[in-house]
Amino acid sequence: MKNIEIINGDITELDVDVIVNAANETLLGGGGVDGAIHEKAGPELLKECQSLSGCPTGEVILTESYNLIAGAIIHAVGPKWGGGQNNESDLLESCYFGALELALEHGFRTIAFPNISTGIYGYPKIEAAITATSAVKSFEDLAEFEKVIFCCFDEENYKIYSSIL
Ligand code: AR6
Repeated sequence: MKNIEIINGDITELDVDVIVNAANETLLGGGGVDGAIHEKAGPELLKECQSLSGCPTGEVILTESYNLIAGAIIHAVGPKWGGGQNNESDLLESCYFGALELALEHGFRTIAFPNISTGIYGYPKIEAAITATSAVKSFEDLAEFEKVIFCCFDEENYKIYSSIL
């Protein structure tokens, strides 16, 4: 699909309408991509997140992007990998669908996703990539996006995404 792109790089550097964060239910920051986003966005982001009441797993929430180049942030709470019997793939899929829907609601046309759940949350990379790519490809209004980027941060994920797409 013409508007889907895979890159290997730091999502906090991307000039897109909205980036997706792999957050946790508290929305109060953490390590991995969440830590990098908070670090670059600055302390105002944490203040905004503190004013929200968290976000359940599988759901998404929009905030401003403060010092980031990207225009906004969609915080998605991916599932922790628990062996695959805890609805992990539905919850992961719901992060991708939810983020795409929310982005279109706000008129965003370029969006970048990290490989949600595949770091600290331990989701196997191949399974996560299959779920992520099939969710995006099957999204009804995909054509409304100018660009949907899978932003990988390691060579292994980059190779997995390249071979799937
Ligand atoms: N740009 C793009 N991708 C990145 C970056 C970056 N700057 N940094 C890391 N990644 P993780 P999770 C990749 O652990 O598994 C946090 O503490 C990373 O290589 O960030 O969903 C939250 O607060 C991996 O492929 O998120 C939660 O508590 C992917 O981003 C918890 O971690 C996701 O890894 C969420 O865990």
